Amino acid sequence: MQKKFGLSRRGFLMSAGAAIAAPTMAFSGGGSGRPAPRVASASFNPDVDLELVCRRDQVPILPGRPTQVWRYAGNLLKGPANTLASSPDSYLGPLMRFVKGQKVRIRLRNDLPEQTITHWHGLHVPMDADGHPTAAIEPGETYVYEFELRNRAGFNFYHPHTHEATATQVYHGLAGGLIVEDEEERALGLPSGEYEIPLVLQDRSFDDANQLAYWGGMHRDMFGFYGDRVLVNGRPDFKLDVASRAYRFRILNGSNARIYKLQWDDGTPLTVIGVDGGFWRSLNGAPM
Ligand SMILES: [Cu+2]
Repeated sequence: MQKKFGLSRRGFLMSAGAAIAAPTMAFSGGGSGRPAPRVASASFNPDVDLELVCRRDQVPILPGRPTQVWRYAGNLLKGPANTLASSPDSYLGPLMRFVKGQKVRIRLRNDLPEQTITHWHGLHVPMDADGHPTAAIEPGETYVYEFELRNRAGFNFYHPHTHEATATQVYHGLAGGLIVEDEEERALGLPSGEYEIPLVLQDRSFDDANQLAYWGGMHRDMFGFYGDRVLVNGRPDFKLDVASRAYRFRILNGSNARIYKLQWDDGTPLTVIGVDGGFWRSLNGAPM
């Protein structure tokens, strides 16, 4: 895979520069003077300790040639066995499942050919665990995040937050879902196990060789990328055999720019029980 995916940095800078009067970015990231990547703290005693590797891979998505992707690969070092759930046939990162109050350590290793850093979208974490672009690490380096999970129950999104490369890195596969559970949620008795289905929605375009295409020029740079087909959980043909009963879908829009309006094709109503950040407040304590 080529190091760059066709994003014109010059083009992006020119368009960004038009909107930002003084683009004197402090996000140097590399070179001398850059702070060393954060390392594990001896005083932090994690309940969950895991390694998350960003690396190149190829996965079958369309019939024929596999697609070159960038992806997260997880490795649980300590903690409940259900903390990480990987889907071998999807480029998506492992589904992470945490419980409020857990102390979490994540060792992010960069096996990509360029800088990266990961952000836990929606999590309330200290500054040095937030994946700010200034914390980006070089190929071969590891950044250690340590935080206590203080969020309410909810479905969150982890993805790169690399200066000038967030969009391309997410587009080429670096993305995953992150579940937080808590007591309040448990008391609601919602469908769980095989009746709780994460659905990650992403739009993508492929070239004739089944490779991800990130085209669009100026329109893409100004308004974001719109793919010509929608993948669910990284699959172009996602299907689910279901029972006649209530299900809980955890829906994550992991697209670069596209907004979705979801409905059943026969008009059957959906009940929305939560949004970014967790449940509707009105659900608290209410029987479902
Ligand atoms: Cu985000």
